[in-house]
Amino acid sequence: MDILNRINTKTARLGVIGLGYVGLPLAVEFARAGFEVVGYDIDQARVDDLNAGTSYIPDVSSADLNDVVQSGKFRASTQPDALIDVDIIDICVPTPLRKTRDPDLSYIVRAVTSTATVLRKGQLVILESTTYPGTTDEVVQPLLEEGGLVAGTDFYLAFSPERVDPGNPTYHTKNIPKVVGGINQPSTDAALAFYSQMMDTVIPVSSTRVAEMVKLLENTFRAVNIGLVNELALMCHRMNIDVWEVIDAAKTKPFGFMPFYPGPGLGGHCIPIDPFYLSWKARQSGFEARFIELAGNVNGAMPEYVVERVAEALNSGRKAINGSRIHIFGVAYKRDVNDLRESPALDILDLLARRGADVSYTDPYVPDFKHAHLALESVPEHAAAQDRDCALIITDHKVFDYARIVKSFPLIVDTRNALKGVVSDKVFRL
Ligand code: SAJ
Repeated sequence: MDILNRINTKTARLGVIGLGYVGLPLAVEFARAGFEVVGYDIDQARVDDLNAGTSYIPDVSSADLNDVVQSGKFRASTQPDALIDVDIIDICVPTPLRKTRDPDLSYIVRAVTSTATVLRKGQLVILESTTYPGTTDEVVQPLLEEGGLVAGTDFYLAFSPERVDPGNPTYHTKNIPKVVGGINQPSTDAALAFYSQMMDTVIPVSSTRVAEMVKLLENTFRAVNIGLVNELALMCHRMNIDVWEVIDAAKTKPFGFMPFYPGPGLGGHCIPIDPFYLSWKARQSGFEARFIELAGNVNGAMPEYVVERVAEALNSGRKAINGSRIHIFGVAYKRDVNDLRESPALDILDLLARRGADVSYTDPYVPDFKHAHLALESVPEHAAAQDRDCALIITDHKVFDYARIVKSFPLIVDTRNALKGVVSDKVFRL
């Protein structure tokens, strides 16, 4: 198998389709490992930045990027024919949900169609985009075989789930174990050899469907456990038990337990979305993935619940939401990131504004945003308390001065236990 030889001698040329938070780190790390890499993306501005050595992904330093650009090991292009003579094509494009909550494979189909135009014998094609089991063999393989080449013999085809965790200080592209599964053994072997050139640990599995399902289990596990602990928070509030204290004590169990925490809802582009790829596919096989649907309902109802708790807190001071001035701390979907995708803060702001509240926010990672009928700019933290009736902590960025928040606001609703240990009748926790 010539591809194995080219991989092992690092003479194989790599093409990466999609230069986002998954594709760009992958491309740069393989270039740093000595491979010649061509990055393909439809966004001309991104491509121009990359070829100028400017990284727009925090986990990829411009210094590292510039090194591989200057050495000629990496270049980016918006032209599919830039992939003409690569030996390996790695597809890292988004897999969102449609408005109907069905999988949107349009990015994958477009990337695979581009791949088909340059497909030739002996190549290795790998899909990394998170998707439902069956995508690689039912959707990708037929599109690639339209030109007459046969997957598994004329070219190799595998799936390998991305496990990038943006901003994680410990785990990055090289040291996160990588699962790979091919449509047949030679495809698995080729993908295993490829990733082993750069990554510390590569785990082969028996098929693309197993590899696709591994990723969905990982993220569904999170969504369902977050749903469980959110439901526990509602239960504990009714029973006048401090759920945060319960979790902190439960996590002292050294085995068989993993702490998850209640929050204002489920944000990000992975956890709220990936499980619905699985439940959609299960339904096609006549199976109802009840845990996924239930967790989705519980997590999806958290923004309304947070608004209820704000109403309760204001009520304790004989105020209504209508006409109250409420200041949100943190709108990004999770701590210390700048990503607004699916952030529950957007739903909560919208719900409060519809009930007549005068809303404002502070988030140093999100200078401004537009959502529904709202267009807001982040207020500097030192000026946040001015003429406000209530503070609402949605995202517990480390950078906030929580002692100042406690001191300067008459009322605080804390959805993240950011004020852990503060005992005050003006602080209300989930
Ligand atoms: N959340 C809670 N309670 C928790 C944990 C998370 O409410 O106990 C909320 C977060 O605030 C956020 C959402 O859930 O709104 C998702 O949070 P996340 O910690 O799962 O972070 P993500 O969305 O960045 O998930 C990514 C995933 N990485 C990949 O898909 C490669 C996930 O698999 C990782 O486990 C996760 O990062 C991580 O551990 O940081």
